[in-house]
Amino acid sequence: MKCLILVDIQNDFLPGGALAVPEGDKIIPLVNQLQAAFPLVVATQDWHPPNHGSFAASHPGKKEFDAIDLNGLPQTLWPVHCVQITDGAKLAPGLQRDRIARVFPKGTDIGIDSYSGLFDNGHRKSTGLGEWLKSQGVTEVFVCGLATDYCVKFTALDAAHMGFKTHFIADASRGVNLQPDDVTKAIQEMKRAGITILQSEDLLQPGGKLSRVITAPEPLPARFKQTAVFLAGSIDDGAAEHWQDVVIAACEPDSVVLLNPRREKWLAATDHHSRNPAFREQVEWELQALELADIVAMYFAPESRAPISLLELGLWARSGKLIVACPDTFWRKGNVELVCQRYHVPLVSDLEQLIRAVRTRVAGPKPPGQILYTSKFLALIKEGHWEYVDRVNATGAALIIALTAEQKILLVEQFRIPVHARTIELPAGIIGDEPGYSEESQAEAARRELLEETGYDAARMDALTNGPSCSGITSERVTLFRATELRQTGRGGGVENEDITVHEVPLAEIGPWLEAKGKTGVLIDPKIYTGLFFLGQKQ
Ligand code: VGL
Ligand code: ZN
Repeated sequence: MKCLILVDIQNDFLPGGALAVPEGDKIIPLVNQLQAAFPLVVATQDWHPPNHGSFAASHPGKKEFDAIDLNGLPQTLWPVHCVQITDGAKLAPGLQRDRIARVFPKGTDIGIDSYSGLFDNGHRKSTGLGEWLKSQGVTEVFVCGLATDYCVKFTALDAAHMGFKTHFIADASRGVNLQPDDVTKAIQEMKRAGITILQSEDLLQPGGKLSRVITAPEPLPARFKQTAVFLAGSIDDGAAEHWQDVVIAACEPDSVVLLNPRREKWLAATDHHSRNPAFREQVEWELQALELADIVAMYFAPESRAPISLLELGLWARSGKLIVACPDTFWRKGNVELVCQRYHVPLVSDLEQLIRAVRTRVAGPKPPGQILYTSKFLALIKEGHWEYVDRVNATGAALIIALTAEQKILLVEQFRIPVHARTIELPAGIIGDEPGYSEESQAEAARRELLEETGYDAARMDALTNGPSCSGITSERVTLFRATELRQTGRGGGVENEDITVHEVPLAEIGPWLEAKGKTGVLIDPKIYTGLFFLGQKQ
């Protein structure tokens, strides 16, 4: 579930207040509008005792905005503000109160400040907000209020750190800007922590609802900021049950885009031919919406035959974005089941379970791109207008420049299928997807690869540099290692059907050797020269 967190929208932070945030009052109408779009709203309230340690007045000889040490933590000294029970501490009068489920006070301990609404500045005590949100089933939070560069930022950072999918709503927040770029820096810091920066228009749909339905043949945008769900499945020339409406109603609090192919008036069966412009528009809308969707929710209504849904199942089975519900009484349940098994498509047996599975998937992160195709080793992804490949089950690659005691470089030669030629390269390998992988395990993987390919065991493996292998085509990143203190323990040649020839080339002759090899028609991998560059550097 999603929750809106309103941070410190209190009189003292509004113009005229003790610690006024410029334009702090401007956010209130927007915040009220946003509240209507969330199933759950909470607020935090700066709630200080009269002689709080964050007040300059509590430290004789100190001025407002001085920086001091307060019980071991750095503290900016503020004017006296938000003192318990005073008017200054009250929530702003214009702030709509009836939808705020709970208000969490903070900064109540004299000796420590609490910018975040979740923990004090030393992370010593929790306010209970994070735990309470979890107890309510909240997985995603939207943070806004006052002030962006203090309490809003720290609330968002703590929420992200506690595992909530976290968003900051920029235009529903304002900052203090003690330094002119404090707000900009706060936003950068939130971004680095994986928090998304939103504007309220990204959340408010016409009618003030969180989710938005696009029904065929309404025009489709190029992409969506929110997760988009295509409602595939039985329509049956308009005769099937209206299951799409049930899904739409259930997903209303989820801030999703629902792509609904089921228009009000269905075309008569006799009009279903490709030269009919209305029919073509409908089918092309469906094909385009399927491409755009992050999730394809497919429901086979028991009384329907659903030939088009079966066609779509075939089209999208390998995409990684299908979730299927198929009751046992569907006439081709067996086919659906076997296709889903083979291509790892989640399959449930009724609409209720489908809705649950879709909402769970929606609560997870929106994948940055759209999977066009997945297979055993690779996935083809489309992101914006760009297409690239991801490796499946791999976190990266290791590349090894290995130098023996006799100052020889180890190179491997093998026939490479994509380029249809023998190729000379640095020894290399893919690093697997083991949990808890680190630089040590990367070095270990590099050592294993070197041994398999060349027969040399390296006592020393130093990481030299790390970067994309080919940034236009793949997300893969490669770490280049230098292997030294080598000992030959086998013949190398790779595993199973790898047919690898190992070359040991004296470092002093490497340039002419590569040039000569290249003239014979063998392809030379330019990354060899990258490795050589590092051998030329002081160690
Ligand atoms: C705040 C300074 C001191 C805030 C609270 O709400 O951002 N800033 N106390
Ligand atoms: Zn305060």
